[in-house]
Amino acid sequence: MNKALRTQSVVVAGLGMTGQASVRFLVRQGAQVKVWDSREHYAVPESLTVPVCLGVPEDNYFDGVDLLVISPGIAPAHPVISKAREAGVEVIGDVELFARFNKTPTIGITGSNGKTTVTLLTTHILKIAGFNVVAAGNVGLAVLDTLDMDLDVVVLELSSFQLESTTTLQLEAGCILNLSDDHLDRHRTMAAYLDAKQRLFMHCKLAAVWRGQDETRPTYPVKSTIEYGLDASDKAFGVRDGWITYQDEPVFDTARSPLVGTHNLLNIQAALALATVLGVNPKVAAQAVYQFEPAPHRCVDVATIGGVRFIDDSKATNAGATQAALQGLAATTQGRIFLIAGGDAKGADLGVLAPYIKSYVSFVFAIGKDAKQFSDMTPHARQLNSLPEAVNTAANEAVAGDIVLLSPACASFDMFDNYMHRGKVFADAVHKLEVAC
Ligand code: UMA
Ligand code: ADP
Repeated sequence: MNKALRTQSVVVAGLGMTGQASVRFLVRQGAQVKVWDSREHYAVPESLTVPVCLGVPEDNYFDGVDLLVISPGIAPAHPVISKAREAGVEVIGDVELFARFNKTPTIGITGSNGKTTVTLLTTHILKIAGFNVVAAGNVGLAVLDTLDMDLDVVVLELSSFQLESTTTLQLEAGCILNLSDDHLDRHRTMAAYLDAKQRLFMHCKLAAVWRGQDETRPTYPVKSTIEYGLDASDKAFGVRDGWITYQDEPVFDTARSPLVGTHNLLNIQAALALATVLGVNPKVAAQAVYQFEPAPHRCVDVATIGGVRFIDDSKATNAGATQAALQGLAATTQGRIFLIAGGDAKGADLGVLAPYIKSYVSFVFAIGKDAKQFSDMTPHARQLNSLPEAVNTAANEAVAGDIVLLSPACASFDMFDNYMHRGKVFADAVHKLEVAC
């Protein structure tokens, strides 16, 4: 981008969180801004002072436009976006726009699962270590909203949708936590999804690297790497005798972890590694982890009724997350696991879960658009019409010591507003059982 924004005509695509933050930023920069959203009916916020086009734009809509800032939920292949590109308009995402103006040292976190947990945990550690820091990006605060904050560091959770349209983001440190099938309805192939994730490392000084999955290693050149894994390695972070170690010295007692499951040990190591890059002593960082409060809907206990534990893992929106929940819980329980799963699989084949369901799950109560994938996978599955019905049916089967786990492996949008809504419907159904007891 050669011209200053104040001389540019810019279209913002999407009127959600990203779009509104983009408008605020661009207007502050003096750009001439208009907004397009494909929804035909939308109550445009009164605070929005720029022209808005809803539905299908006129043929000449992109005439004279220099730049289009696309929201992550809009596919770059959308016909309207393609039309802009054909008209010679530069198309970028809000993270790319942020990258072109950002001066604050930045940490970037991506991966199929654990992004929010690691982003919040890294931010928590840095805060306790005295940094003026915020978490932004996919975690909920639009990246452009951080540009007028006075910060020492910004920690970004970056989705493949955001990375796909980003080319110049400079990072002090970055990490691809793990990679498994997700968002294939958007990226079409696993190769395209992995390419989008790897863009994190395009201009990244240091990569925190999980020794357990080669695909998470940077394919772009980085200055150095810091490794972690669940083995007893003397390389940076390892695990030995129930402790996370740094250069073979015990730093974090896993028995005191506020986060359950082995996948969360990896998340803790990633956060420790990223904080270490900013000069935080690993022992000091580890102390901060003990005080971390886990985010809701990620393997959290809702209630124990008659000895049956009801666990909300509504944020498990892909098979990788459900696999981690099953492995983590099976390792810590003697009882049976009743799994409530299903929803919109986003084009994924959930068959990868079959061996884990066979090993760890007594019965699956399947709901939603792709419920049939579960009944095709195992004879120990039944399709039900609603989440409350699944909770009640599972509760009837379970006895003291068992677990009823909501870990859908699917997106929620076919039946709920979002994963939070799905988690709330689950919790409400569980609390009704509590009252009935
Ligand atoms: N829209 C269109 N045409 C389309 C699709 C969407 O016009 O084809 C419009 C919608 O009508 C709506 C707007 O775009 O007005 C919504 O934009 P958006 O879907 O990009 O959502 P935002 O509100 O801008 O939120 C986005 C992220 N959402 C997505 O990537 C889908 C939020 O991540 C993020 O917190 C926020 O920016 C701030 O950075 C949410 C998410 O679901 C949590 N992320 C996905 C995930 O975690 O799996 C990637
Ligand atoms: P994201 O932001 O990538 O969606 P979250 O931290 O919100 O990640 O967690 C989403 C889901 O993934 C939850 O069900 C959580 O239990 C699970 N999860 C968290 N960390 C990991 C990990 N390292 N590997 C696999 N699953 C994980």
